[in-house]
Amino acid sequence: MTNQEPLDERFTSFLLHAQALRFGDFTLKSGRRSPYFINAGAFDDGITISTLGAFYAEKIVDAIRAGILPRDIDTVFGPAYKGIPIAVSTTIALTSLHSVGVGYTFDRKEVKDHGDGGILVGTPLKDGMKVLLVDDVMTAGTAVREVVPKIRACADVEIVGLVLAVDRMERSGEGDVSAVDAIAHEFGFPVLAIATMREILAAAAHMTDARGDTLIDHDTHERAARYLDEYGASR
Ligand code: OMP
Repeated sequence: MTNQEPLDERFTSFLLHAQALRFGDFTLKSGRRSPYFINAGAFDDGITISTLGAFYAEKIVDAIRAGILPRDIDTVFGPAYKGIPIAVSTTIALTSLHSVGVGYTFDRKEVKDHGDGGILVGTPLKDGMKVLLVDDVMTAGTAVREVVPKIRACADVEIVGLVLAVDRMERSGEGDVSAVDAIAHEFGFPVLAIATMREILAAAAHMTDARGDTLIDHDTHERAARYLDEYGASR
């Protein structure tokens, strides 16, 4: 697949080939059962994690060009644990592929009271800094609701946005509002995803392997589409 293909299609192909997108029967953090799961832990070697960072960086640079994100981001913040390699690989890709120099920062899950102490590692957060959040997947937005107050308790920073690998597009509460839209509204920053679940299912439906066999069989695709119709927001 070439760089001429849309970002969400290239990303879907990458997710499937890295086996980071699985179909089956999974229990989510919320307790809901889902016929698919995105596992960012599958990006566990040099090639896959650097490719992942390059996808985030491409999404960020596109958003900078579109005026959705500012160019003068000070640091990329990834919540522990899965956000850590994302923040680091994104920072490397922004710097080496796009000449956008930024720091990276992440939190500790356990408070450290010796050595350098503190709850943050990496570029220290200072008042007035522009911080870009990155995370793997959003379902209900619980992870983000936990980390934003933690960041704001450290310094009076401006959180300029959140970039996800995948927006599962699940509705939050009543009505047709997705968790992503609810978070963007609640916190007042843009929430972007390299691909939404609807884009991924549409792209995956016609992807084939080297022998020309479809990567996802018809029944699996139908089950996934039914789940998204039941729990997903329409946008
Ligand atoms: P929320 O915090 O509810 O948005 O759920 C997102 C988190 O759940 C992710 O950061 C993961 O820890 C986990 N998760 C996945 O990794 N992949 C999925 O496809 C779904 C979930 C989930 O449990 O909802």
